[in-house]
Amino acid sequence: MTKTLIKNGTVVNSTGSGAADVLIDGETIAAVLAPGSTLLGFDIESKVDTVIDAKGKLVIPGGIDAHTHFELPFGGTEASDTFESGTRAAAWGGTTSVIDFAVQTTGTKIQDGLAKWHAKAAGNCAIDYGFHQIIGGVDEDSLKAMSGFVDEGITSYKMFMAYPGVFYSDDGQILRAMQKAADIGLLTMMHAENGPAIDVLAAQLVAEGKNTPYYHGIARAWQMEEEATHRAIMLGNLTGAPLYIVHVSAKQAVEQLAWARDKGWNVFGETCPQYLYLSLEDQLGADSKQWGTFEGAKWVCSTPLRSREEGHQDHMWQALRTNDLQMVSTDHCPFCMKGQKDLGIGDFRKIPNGIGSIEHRMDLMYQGVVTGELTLERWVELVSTTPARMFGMYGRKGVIQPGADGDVVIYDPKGHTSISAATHHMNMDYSAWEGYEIDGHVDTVVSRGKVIIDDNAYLGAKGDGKYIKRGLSQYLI
Ligand code: DUC
Ligand code: ZN
Ligand code: ZN
Repeated sequence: MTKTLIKNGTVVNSTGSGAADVLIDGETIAAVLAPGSTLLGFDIESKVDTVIDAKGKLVIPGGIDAHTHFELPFGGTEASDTFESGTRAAAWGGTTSVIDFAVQTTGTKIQDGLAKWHAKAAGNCAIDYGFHQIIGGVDEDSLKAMSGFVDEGITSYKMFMAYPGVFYSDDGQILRAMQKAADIGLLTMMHAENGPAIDVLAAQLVAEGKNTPYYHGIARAWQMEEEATHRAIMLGNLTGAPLYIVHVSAKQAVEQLAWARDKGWNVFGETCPQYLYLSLEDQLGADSKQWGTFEGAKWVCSTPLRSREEGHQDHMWQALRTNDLQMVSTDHCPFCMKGQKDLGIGDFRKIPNGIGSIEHRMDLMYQGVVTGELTLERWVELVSTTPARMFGMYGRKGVIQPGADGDVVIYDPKGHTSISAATHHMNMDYSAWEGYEIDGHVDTVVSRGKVIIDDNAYLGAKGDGKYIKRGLSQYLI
C-alpha cells in the first residue's frame, strides 16, 4: 500500500488550522502530526513512498460538490459532461467527491432511473460519487420505492415545484413524500420555484415578443422563489421532514430560510457560485435596448441570475457568513452554446437550463477568503465539511483526521488561476467565467491516497472513483 507524507503545510479544517504533517497510508489518513515528528521513534520520511512538500500551502479536505447533473436529459438534449469528463474536471478543481442526481421523470419508475444512473457512473468516475434521487412525480410506486433508499445509500431526494410535465410535483404529492421522508429519516431537497405561475409569465412574455435569454430571469421572478420556499418550509414543518433548499438565489428566499431557522426548524439551504458573482444585468450586457442578445443564453439557469441592483449577490455572501446558508454547490449542468443552448434562439423557454462550474467552485469560493468575506475555516466548511455532514459522509469525508479517507487538496494561496474555455476541462464550448483572473491555485489533489492531480497534470484514471453509500444527515438540529 502506498504511503504518502504531506509535510510543512498548514492544515485547514473547518474547526481550526495549524502547521501539521499528514500521513496517508493506503487510502486512509493515518496520522496528523506536529511538523517534523517521528512516529514511535521512526523517521517517517524514510518509511513512505512519496513525500510532498507543502511549504507555504494550505492542506485542506477534498472538496465535495453535492449538486451535479452529469448526462442529465433536459430541455430536448443532455447535459454535456459525462461522469468521466465531469468528475475529471472536478478533480482538476480540487473536488474529490460529488453527489449527482439519479433521475425519475414523470411517468417512469424510480428503480429504473436509479439503475440507469449506476450504469452511467460505474467504472467511469475519476473521484468518489454518491447519488440523490430525483422524484419526478409522487405516486404509490414511488412512495414504496422510497422505503429502499437508505439501504441503497441514498439518504436525500429532490422534488421540483417547477417544470410541470417533466419533474413537477404538486403540493399534495410533496406532502405525501415528506410524510414518508419524515418517517424514514430522508432529507428532502427542494427546487423551490412556482413552476405553473412561471410558465404563464414566460408564455405572456414570448407572446409580447420578449423572447431573449434575459427574459428567462424576468419570468422566474424572485417572488416565485420566495413564495415556493415559504410553501416548502411550511409543508416540511407540518410533516416533520427536514428540508434543504437547492440553488438559492433570491435574498427574499434566504430571509425565509432565516425565519424558519430562527424558529429552530430543520431548514437548510445552498447557494452556487453563479448567484454570488453573476447577475441579470451581466446577462443583459450592453445591449439593454434590444433586451440583450442570445449571448445571454450562456447564463440561463434555474433558479435564474438575480439583479445586482436589488442586492441579491451581497446578501448571499452575508448569508454564507451568518450560516443562513450552509454550503455552496455548483448545480453543475453544462450545455454547449452550439447545438444545445441555441435550441432556444427565438424562444428563451427552449434554452436548456444550466451552467457548468464544477472545475472552479473551490477557487471561486476561495476568493471569499481573499476579499475578507470568509475565513479560511469557513471556506473549508462551506465547500467540504458541511456537504459531508449534510449528506451523511462526515468522518470519512470533509475533514483531515486519522481514519478519514485520504482526500486531500494542497492549495497554493499565492498561486493564480485563469479561467477560460480554452483551458478548462469541462465538456463545454464556452465558460460562464471567461476571463476571470483569480488568486489561488489547486496544486495537488489526492483522492483516497492516490495523487490524481499534480503539477498541472492529471495522473488519475477513469474508474478510480467509487460509489459512496451515504448515511443519514449529520447536520440536523
Ligand atoms: N436548474 C438548472 O439550471 N439546470 C438543471 C435543473 C435545474 O433545476
Ligand atoms: Zn433545481
Ligand atoms: Zn440541479
